[in-house]
Amino acid sequence: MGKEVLVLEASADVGGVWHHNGYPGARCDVESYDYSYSFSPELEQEWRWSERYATQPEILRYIHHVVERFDLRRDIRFNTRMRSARYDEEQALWLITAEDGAQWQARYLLMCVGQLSTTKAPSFAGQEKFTGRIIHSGLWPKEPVSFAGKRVGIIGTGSSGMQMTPIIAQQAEHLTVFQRTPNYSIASANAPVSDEEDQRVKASYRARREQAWNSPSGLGFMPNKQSALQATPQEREQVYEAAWNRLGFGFALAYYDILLDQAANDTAADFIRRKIAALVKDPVVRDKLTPRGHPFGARRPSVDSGYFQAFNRANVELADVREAPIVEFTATGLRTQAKHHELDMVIFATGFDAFTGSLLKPEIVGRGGMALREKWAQGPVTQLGVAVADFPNLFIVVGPGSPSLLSNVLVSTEEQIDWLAQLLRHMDDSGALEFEATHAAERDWVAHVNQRARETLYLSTDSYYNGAEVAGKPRVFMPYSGGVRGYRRLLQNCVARGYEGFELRNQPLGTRSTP
Ligand code: N01
Repeated sequence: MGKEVLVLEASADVGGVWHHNGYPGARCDVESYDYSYSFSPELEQEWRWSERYATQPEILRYIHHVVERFDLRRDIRFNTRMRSARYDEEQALWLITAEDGAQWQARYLLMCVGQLSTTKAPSFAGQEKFTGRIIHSGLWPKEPVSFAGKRVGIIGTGSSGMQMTPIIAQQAEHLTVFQRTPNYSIASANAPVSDEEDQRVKASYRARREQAWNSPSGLGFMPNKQSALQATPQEREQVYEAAWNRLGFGFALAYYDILLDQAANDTAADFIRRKIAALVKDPVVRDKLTPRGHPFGARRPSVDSGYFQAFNRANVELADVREAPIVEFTATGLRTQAKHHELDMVIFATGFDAFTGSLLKPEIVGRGGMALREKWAQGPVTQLGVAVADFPNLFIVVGPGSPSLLSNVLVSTEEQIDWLAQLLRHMDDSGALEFEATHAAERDWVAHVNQRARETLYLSTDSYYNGAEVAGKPRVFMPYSGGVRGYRRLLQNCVARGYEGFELRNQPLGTRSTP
């Protein structure tokens, strides 16, 4: 588009979460061909994925390839964290200041800071006394970490904890998994990508993309039009078995009402519980690993490679910290209400301050001295998940109020960036200098996001979708649950109606004389 662009990157290299989450077993649970950029047919054709679900090193290699291929590195300033951004109302420019004091002025500010990039770790009593090593899954060291001969503890059983457990179990002398909430997980149907499959996908890649763009979550799976409650138990068993054996996340769409209706969900949750039961030998451990009391999918489920089976190993122990919470760290391990665990290393797989953590870290100040932290004190407020009233020319990518973490984020990112590019072109053509969401549109959008969430089971349990992962965080539903296809339609409608819900101004509001 001929724009001058500068990317500020807090880390020393590209990759975002794939740069930081180098823990053993990290891999994507969206299929590789779908978890990739669609903007360049040449890129699509030349990249060869080796597995159906790519590992973290392979995804990082892909990201590096994209950066080199499109010569993006020259526009990126590494080791540069934005400290603040202040909007100059008269000039319609953002004044951006980095932690090192460097400053820039920019017409547009795009926040691409990620939804799961601010790690969150509890601080336990006595943690400073521990003489072993503590590592957070989301800040994994760049040098290899050896588990050989070590007694390792993992705190947390979300996707990160579940992915690393079977790998560390194989390498460590002893592994203790500290579980607070058992998680649903679908067995990964991972497999190497054959040359035939690669050729087949590449011969009709556009059709595959169309399918992803038109599916609810950008994964290419269309929901079964039937209700789980209309099928006979035998039919359901067959449908669930087929979904379990191949679909990963797509399991949630085996019937259209699994995420909408508690009774329908019960049938899916019950199937998964029976699968877990068949995988775990010890009846006590099996019982503790079994998720109950929240619907399948209302918290983010995992797609695992041998998580439950790892507990059949003699060197793996499950510590139920809901039943017997962690009391303190000691010099040689940690103590729960049940017993002391001797440990050489503790991994915090305790997650992130999701959706808003990284957006609210820098001080972003818009029109009239309004700070984003102040504006979002009761929860994030946006128009269409892309922009915020009082913050002209600020664009949020895959943030709250958009499909975001309820979708394939590659699809959602491209969907929003294409829309933004169209907006900027329109502004260039019409001489507009400012775009800004209106307060009325924001109110309507937040109401719509909440309405869509109420039609689902997402509100029926605590999760990072609704701010429950951080004490004191506003308890509001963060992502848009209306799906990527529906969301794209809303973005398009907004354009067709002359950027409805936004004001586009040729003269910045701040330069107009007040009556
Ligand atoms: O984090 P989480 P994650 N004491 O928040 C527990 C993406 N991802 O890093 O549920 C004891 O899911 C906490 O327990 P509870 C994906 O979107 C993707 O695993 O709060 N336990 C929970 O078990 C995923 O959803 C891939 O009771 C404590 C765990 O820590 C997101 O990242 C791979 C505790 C945190 O689970 C986050 O996943 C990996 C405490 N004080 C991750 N505090 C892909 O495949 C927290 N916990 C693409």
